[in-house]
Amino acid sequence: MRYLTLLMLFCGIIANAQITENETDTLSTVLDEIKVEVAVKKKIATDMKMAVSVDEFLASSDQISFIKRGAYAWEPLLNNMSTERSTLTIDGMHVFGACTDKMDPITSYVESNNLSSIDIKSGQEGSMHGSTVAGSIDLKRKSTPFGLDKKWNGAYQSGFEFNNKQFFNMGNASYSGTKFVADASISYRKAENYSDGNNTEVKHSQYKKFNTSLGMAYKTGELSSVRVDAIFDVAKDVGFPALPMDLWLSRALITSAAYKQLFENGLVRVWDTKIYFNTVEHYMDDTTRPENLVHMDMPGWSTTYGLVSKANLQKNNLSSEIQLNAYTNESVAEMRMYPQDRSKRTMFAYSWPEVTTAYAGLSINNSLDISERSRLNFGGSLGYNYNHSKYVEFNWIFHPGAPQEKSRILPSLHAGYQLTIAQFDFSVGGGYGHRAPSVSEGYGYYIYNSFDRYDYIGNPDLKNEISYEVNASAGFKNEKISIQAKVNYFHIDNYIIGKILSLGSPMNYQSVGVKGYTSLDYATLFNFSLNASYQITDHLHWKGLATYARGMDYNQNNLPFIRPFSYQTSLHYHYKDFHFQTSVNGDFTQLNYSPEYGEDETSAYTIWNISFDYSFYIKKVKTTFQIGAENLLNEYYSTYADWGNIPRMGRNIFTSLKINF
Ligand SMILES: [Cu+2]
Repeated sequence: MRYLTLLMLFCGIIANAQITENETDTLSTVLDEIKVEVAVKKKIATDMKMAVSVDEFLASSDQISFIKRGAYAWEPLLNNMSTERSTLTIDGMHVFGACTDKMDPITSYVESNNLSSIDIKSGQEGSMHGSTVAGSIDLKRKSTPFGLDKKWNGAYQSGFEFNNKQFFNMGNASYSGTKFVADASISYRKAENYSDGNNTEVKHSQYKKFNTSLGMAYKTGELSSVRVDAIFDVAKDVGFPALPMDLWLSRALITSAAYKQLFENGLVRVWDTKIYFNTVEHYMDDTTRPENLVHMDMPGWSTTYGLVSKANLQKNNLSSEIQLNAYTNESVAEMRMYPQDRSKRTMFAYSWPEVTTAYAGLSINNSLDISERSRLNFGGSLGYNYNHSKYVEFNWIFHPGAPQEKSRILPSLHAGYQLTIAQFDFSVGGGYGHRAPSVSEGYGYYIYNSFDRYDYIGNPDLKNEISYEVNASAGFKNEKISIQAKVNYFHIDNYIIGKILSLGSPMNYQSVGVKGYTSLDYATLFNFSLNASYQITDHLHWKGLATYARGMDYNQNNLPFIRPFSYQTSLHYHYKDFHFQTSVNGDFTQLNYSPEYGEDETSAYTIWNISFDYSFYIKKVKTTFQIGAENLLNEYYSTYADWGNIPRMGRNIFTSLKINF
């Protein structure tokens, strides 16, 4: 029987499996893990919209905010910290964007129809995939279990959004045999410029995105399987209204091959090893902007090879997960300047002088069940980070004699205690961890930041950023009401940020000076969130969310991109196959802004959204139709994190159709 359960577990249909008490004991490691995953697994859809982009989905998390440079490829901020401070992975694989201006966070290389869930971990709890300060965001791809009763599954989605004339078509299908499974997806989105709340067209905000993925797994034995996966993504003609240039073409190929072995008994229960390769190319284009008299081509390339191997262990009431991460990345970005006539090139430079980053680290997470009501989680990681700059002469211009190679040891530790008393639950925890500077922070050369209008220079000798963190949560839950409060506080030594350099002159005629990445003595960050929900009647459900954050440097100056007090409240009503939802969200005035980093005070705003959907069946095929409006009152606004205060989209009526077969 246990054997059978393991098989079913292997097949991943544990959510539906019937498990008796005894078996739960012996299998609790793996089961717990999967149960947790099932519990947190949300559909890639928000309360308001069933066909969302990955960005829109992430935005529904209380831990994520965004820097927006336009309508496409928003930069996710975790715990109000920029992407350098978090680990972003796709199924544990490291992928690095190829744009010096952050036009391509790796969330832009997937599509909602090839993901099953997004796993967000805060602070050092996220150190499983490598060293971090803010935490980790892991994008989990769809992976169909073996031997489902229903062999073929799939969905087709199409829709139109009126504000920017966005038209999308997305299809995905999966096959589940006893020995072979496959998942495939394809999607295409095309949008024109959007209009703001004053009905003014925001120029250069169009985009086109094509994405396709294929995954296949074959069962090599009763308890083992091999799997290969690939994602191919192309974005073309993407406008970035907040930047002085657009994206002509961006392409990514993300591939992996994995071997998974389950064990019936013994200490090790699951062992999963994957090798991967991904390559990203990125070509910007500023010839679309007539105001540019001098043009600059700024192509970038990023290539990564890696290995991730993980084992799940179980002994009595202790379960552990051990993961080995190793990767090597090469990032190159060029800058070629020329007047209107392309043949007369006047300047060439490497903005990323072919920088290699190699990382190897071992991480462990343990979960010890102290009693039925309490649990201790603890773990850590130890990483080795190596950098090499091929064209080090570019780094020597501002940092003469800086070493061409640099090695760093990156330790991390964390612990947390969870307690459940009746309908209440509490947790407290702490963490400590280092991170290495990013390629731009360490080796960037004249990377123009259009937000504060400075050219940024990296410093190869920057110290590790060191984070000390405490966190706590308290919650209450019964059949009708749930409420949860979460806080965390980070004290970050050697906080890396750009400071004005007295030497050096700007290269770009738009820039006002040169900033060098420097370590501040320290900075502090505080995040608070309150989540509540109430089942008013069987058909009526209310949800609310409020967040507050504060970030300051050692001189009590404000840090940039810290979200002001924000709120969201929604009502959801359903009757038979009809659903109606409405939500109101907004930010308060940004009082704690940072003029030093190009911020000004951003006013408060409130947005009202509604949507309505209806599901019907034709034979066994479920079809859902949705219509809704975002920013119904057509408010003109921009948020604290809109690059250059570009206005957000005005009223947007959206429609979509989804067919599940
Ligand atoms: Cu770019």
